[in-house]
Amino acid sequence: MAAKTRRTQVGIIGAGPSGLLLARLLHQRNIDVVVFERRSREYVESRIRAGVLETATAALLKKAGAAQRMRDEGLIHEGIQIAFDGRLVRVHLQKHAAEPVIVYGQTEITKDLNSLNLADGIEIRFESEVKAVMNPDSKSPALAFESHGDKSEVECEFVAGCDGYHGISRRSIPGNALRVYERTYPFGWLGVLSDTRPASSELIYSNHERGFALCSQRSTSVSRNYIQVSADDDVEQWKDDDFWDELRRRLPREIADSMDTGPSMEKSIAPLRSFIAEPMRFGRLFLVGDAGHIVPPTGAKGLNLAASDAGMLASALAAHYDSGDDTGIDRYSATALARVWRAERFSWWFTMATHRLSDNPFDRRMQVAELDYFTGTGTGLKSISENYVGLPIRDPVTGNELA
Ligand code: FAS
Ligand code: PHB
Repeated sequence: MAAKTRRTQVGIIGAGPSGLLLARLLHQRNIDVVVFERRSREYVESRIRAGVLETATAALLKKAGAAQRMRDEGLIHEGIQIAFDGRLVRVHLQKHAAEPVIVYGQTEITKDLNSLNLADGIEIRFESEVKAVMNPDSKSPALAFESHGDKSEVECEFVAGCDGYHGISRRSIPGNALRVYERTYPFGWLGVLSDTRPASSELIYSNHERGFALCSQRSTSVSRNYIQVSADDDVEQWKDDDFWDELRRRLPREIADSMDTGPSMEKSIAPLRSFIAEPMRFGRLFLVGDAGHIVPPTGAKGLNLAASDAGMLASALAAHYDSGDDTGIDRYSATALARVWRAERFSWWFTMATHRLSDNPFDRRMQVAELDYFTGTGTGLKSISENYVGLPIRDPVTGNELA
């Protein structure tokens, strides 16, 4: 029997963006939290993942007092570009959705939140893996965790499963209590981070007959580029030069010919899937971010949904502790899922419109017709823009806009 180490109000599993943001928002409301992260701080901060923030995510970071460096170093992008059928079309986000997006890497967000959280004394236990979530549907759930061989437990009043797709929290919910919706795609994204000038001042999404490509960035001197590859492709088989050659084949000539190339600082293949688990609550256990849902990165929604879930749950738990009002707790799942499903739809739609799906010429012509309509009409441009910049975040307590 492991010794019970301590009680906390909210036990948070995972120190990715959702866990770190939730911890900070709850700490601001004087709610006691403990964060358990199975990896080291260095490992978590080194993972290259998302790059585009919605303004609502930026507003949540500002509310958390964690937006200073993002404001100083983040890049405001008022548009994106879509290449297809020999064309390069700009989608003017600011014009059609009255908002820009911010290019600021997920790694930087986790660094900012870790520094601020640790400086404020928030307890983050790195290299501490949660091995079990006990009695999640009781009034006193507990977490059994292991750190460097030592086994301990902590009693919680609530548990936030911020532990990602492969975490333990969703697996702690009985199968008959969850409905799962999933689609896996027969392709992945080979991503390369390089110390090279970005291909363009704005992101370029390219639908090409050889496959999808994306030119993104982390700053004006660091690029993050992707090409669609087979789901079973091996990153070790991709030499840097082969990557750059294939990327340039999939881009408009004027972009390809002026592109700087260079050695990869990081190279990896990410699988693509659409996944949702409903409901995002079981008793006093709440699923947050990737633990509850996964989107193909085409729509740049994964990190932003993780942030909006964290903001919603923080508001719900704060109402519980401030006034005993459990409206937000009871509405968290439905409120979060309403936004998740819209982001799932957009991410699925943008993936299907831009990736090589089959050898059937009709399918390709349908994609061209789809992109021609959505980039060639005011209705289509507004639809892409409002989904890309992000839909409003609803407060589960009041129903009003959260950020
Ligand atoms: P995370 O997965 O980030 O964090 C979960 C944390 O929980 C991890 O640190 C993990 O170590 C920890 N954990 C797991 N089990 C635990 C346990 N039992 N005990 C303790 N800790 C545990 N999104 C985009 O918008 N754009 C992109 O380009 C993009 N690229 C991606 C590339 C890859 C390879 C991956 C995997 C995801 C990508 N995403 C992208 C999505 C990504 O940004 C996620 O949406 C985001 O990290 C979600 O944040 P969290 O929900 O906090 O989960
Ligand atoms: C990234 O910069 O990593 C990025 C940007 C936009 C996406 C996906 C990834 O849709």
